[in-house]
Amino acid sequence: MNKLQPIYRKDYTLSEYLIHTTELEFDLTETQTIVTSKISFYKNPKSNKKTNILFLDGIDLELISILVDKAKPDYKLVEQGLEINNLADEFILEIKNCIHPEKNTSLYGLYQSNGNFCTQCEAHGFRQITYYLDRPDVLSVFTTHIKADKQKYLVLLSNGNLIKQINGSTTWHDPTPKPCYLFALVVGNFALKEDTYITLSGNEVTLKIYVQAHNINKTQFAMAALKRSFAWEEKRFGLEYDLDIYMIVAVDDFNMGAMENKGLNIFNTTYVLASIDTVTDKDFIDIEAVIGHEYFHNWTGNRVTCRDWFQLSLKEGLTVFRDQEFTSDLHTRSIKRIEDVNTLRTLQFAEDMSSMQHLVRPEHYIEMNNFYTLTVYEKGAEIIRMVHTFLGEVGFQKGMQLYFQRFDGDAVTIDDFIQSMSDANNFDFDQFMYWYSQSGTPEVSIVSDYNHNDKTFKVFIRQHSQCDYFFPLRFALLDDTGTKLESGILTVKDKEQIFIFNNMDVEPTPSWLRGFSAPIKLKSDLTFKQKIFLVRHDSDAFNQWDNAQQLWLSLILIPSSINQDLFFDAIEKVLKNTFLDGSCVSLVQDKSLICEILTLPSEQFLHQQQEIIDVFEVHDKREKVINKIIERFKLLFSKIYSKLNIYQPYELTPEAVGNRALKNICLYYLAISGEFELAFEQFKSANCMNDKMASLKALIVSDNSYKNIALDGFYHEFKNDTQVMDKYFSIQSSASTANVESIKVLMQHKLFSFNTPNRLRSVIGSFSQNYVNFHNQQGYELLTNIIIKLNQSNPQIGAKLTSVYNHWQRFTPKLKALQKQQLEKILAIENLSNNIFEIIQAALK
Ligand code: 0A1
Ligand code: ZN
Repeated sequence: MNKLQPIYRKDYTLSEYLIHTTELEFDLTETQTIVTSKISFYKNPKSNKKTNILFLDGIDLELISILVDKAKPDYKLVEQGLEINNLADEFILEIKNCIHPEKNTSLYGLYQSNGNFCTQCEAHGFRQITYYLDRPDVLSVFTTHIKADKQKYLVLLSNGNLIKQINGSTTWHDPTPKPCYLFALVVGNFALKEDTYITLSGNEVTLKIYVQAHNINKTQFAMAALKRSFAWEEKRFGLEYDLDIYMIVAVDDFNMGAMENKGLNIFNTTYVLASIDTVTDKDFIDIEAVIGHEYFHNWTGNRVTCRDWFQLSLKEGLTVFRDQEFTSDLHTRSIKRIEDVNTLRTLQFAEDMSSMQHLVRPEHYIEMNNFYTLTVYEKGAEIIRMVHTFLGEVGFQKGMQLYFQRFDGDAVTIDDFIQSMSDANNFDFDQFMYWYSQSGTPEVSIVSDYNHNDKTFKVFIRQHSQCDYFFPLRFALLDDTGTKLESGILTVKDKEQIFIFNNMDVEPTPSWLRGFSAPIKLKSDLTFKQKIFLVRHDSDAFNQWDNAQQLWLSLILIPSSINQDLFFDAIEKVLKNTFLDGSCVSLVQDKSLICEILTLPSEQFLHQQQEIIDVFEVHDKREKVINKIIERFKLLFSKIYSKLNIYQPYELTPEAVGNRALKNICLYYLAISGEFELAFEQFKSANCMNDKMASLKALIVSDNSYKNIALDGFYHEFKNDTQVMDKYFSIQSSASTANVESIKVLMQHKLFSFNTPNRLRSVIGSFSQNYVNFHNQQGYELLTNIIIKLNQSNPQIGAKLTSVYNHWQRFTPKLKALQKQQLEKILAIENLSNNIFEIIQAALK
C-alpha cells in the first residue's frame, strides 16, 4: 500500500471478516507494554467474495508471536500491517506484540501524560496498539485485562464494567459491541470524584471523574454538568444511559477536546476542570457543552456508529447539533446562536474559501485526522439544524426514533440517517442531499418590491451556486413598531423563486434568515435605514446582532457607505437601556446581546470580505472604528461600567453573565481610551477569573505602567495552575505588543512545553492569529520550524499549524510569496508525515 495514495469514499467495500469477541491483555511497564490479543473472527455473511486472506492494520508494532487456532499461520508482515493467508471461515487469532507508550509523543494510540497511561484511538489509533481490523464497521465485544506495577499505578481502567480486580490487575468487560476506535485504556494515579445518577427507568449509574490529585477540588462543576447531560438527554430525546458506570478521565496532554470512548471518556483537562477562580463564564459553558457532547455520543456515534470515516459528520454534525441545543435549553438560546453562527461564519466559511475546502461528507482523504474540521462538525450541525427546522421538534424526534429503531447496534451512513428522517415524516429530502455533495458556501440574493396600489409585497430569491440548494428561509415582515405582520418559513428550492404577500397595508420591513436558518451567504436589498431599524426593533435577537454586524462591517471597510452618526444614534439607544436612567427604553434588555452588538467583527472575519487579504489595512481600519466608538461613547461606557461594577457573589445565571459581559466590554473600550487605572482596580478586586481575565485583556491592549505589574501578579498567583497558565501564555501571544522575539522568550519560559498541545496552542496558535505581528518573514520562519519539529513528534498538531498557510493564495503579493516558500520548505523535508503532506499538497495544488 502506497501511503500517499488517497482513500476514496466510492471504494468502500464490506470487510471480508468480522469479529465476535476481542480479548486484550495489557502488561504495562516503564520501558515497554506487551499487548496480547485473542480475537475470534468469522467470515462476513454479507460478503460474497471468496477469499481466505485477512489484512490487519498495524503500525509501529513489534510482533512477538502469532497463532491461528493454536498453530503457526501462513502470514507476512507488510507495510502498515499484517497479512494472514489460508484462513478458515471461523478462527481464533492470538497475537502478542510490544509497543512503547513511554516514547510516544504523537498522543495517538497508547501514550503517557504526566506519567499516566491513556489512549486515543479515533480515527486510526488502535492500529498503533495491536494488529486489528481498524475500521468503524467492524464491531466486537471487548474484554480487557490490565496488569501494571501495583506500587506505582493504582487506577487501571477500560471500557464497560469492572468484572475482576486483584492486586495490580483488573478485568473489564464491555457488553456492547463497538468498533475499536471507541476502545480506551487508562492506567495511573488519579484522584476520584464520584456520584450517582438514577435514570428515568430507575437504574443507578455510578459516575466517576478521574483527575490528578491536585485538581480534585475543580471537578464539582463537571460532575454537575454530567448529570445535567444525562437528564437533558432523557427529557429532550427520551434516551437513557445503558451501562452501570460512566467514567471521565482528564489528562493534560491531548490533541483535541475530548473523546467519547464507550463508558470511559478521555478529556483534555481544559474541558473538565473548573472553578470560579480559574475559568471564565465562557469556559464554564464550553466545558458543560463538551461534557454533554461526549455523553450524547453514547447514542449518536456509539450505539449507532459510522460505516466508514467519510460518514464522520453522521455522528459529529448530529452530536454538535445536540450539544448546541443542550446549551440553548440551559442558557440563553439567542446568545448561543449568535456565538455558533459567528464561529461558523468566521472559521468554517473561511475553510470553504481555503485550499482545504471539502464536503461535509468528504470524497477522499490521505490522513483521516485532517478531517475533524469545522466543515464536518459545524456545517454538519447546520445541516441537521435545517432538517430540524423543516420537520419541527416533533417530526425530528419521530425521525430520531425511527433511526434508532432501524440502526441501533449498526454502522451506517448519512443517507441512512436522512432516510429515517424522511420516512418518519413523509418528507422528501432528495434535493436536500446537495448539502452533502457540494462544497463551498451557497450564495443567495433577495430583493423585494412593495406595491402601494395593490398592497402586495413581492420577494425575489435567487441562488448563485452551481446547484439549487433546498433550504428553509425563516422570515418575518414587520410594521414600523416592530410588530409581525407575517412570519414563517419559506422553502427555497429553485434557482429563482418569487413569493407574494397580499394585503400588506403598509410597506413592511423584512427580517430575513431569522436565527440563521440556513448556512448561506445572503445578500439582501435592505437599506441602511432598515438595517438600523432591525438592530433596534427586530424581535429576532440573532438578526438584531447580524444587522449590527453588517453595519460595523460597512463602517470599517467602506466608511463612506453609511451614515455613522445615525448608526451611532441607534447604538446609543441600544446602550441606553432602562437600567441606566430610565429615560430611554430600549427593546434590547439582554445585556449579553448588547455586548454582542457592541463587538466588532473580528479581523479574521474581515479578511474574508477582502478580495486580497491585507492584514495591516484591515487592522488599521478596524482600529479607526474602535477609536470612533470611544470618541462617541466613552462617557456612556464609564457610566454603564460604574453602574454594573458592583460587588455581587458569583453566579452563572444569564443575568449575571450578561452583567459581566457588558461591564467588561465597556472596560475594554475604556482601557483603549487610556483608562488603565480602572482596569487595574478591577484586576486587583475581581472575585472571579472572568473579571480578572477581562481586566488583564484590557491592560495589555497597549504599553502602560500597570501591564507588567498585572502580568507578574497573575503569574505568581496562578503559576501552579496549568490551565490558568495557558491563559497567561495565550494573552501574551495575542497582545498587540507581541513579536517574534517576545514569542521566542515565551518559548524559553520554564513552563513552556513543546510536547503539550495546550501550551503550544496557547503560544503558537494564538500568535498565528495575531495577524499584524505574525505575518512577516520571521513569524513564518518561526512557525515553519515548529511545524518541522512537530512532523516528527506530533504530526496531528503539526498539520493543524500547517493549516495556517491554507489561505496563502489570498494574501498580498509579498506575504503570499513568503508563505508559498514556507510550504515548499516543509514539503522538502525528509519523512514528511501523511498529515502534513496532505495539507501542503492541497495548498500547493
Ligand atoms: N470524537 C471526538 C473528537 C476527537 C477526534 C479525534 C481525536 O484524536 C485524533 C480525539 C478526539 C469528539 O467529537 O469529541
Ligand atoms: Zn464529537
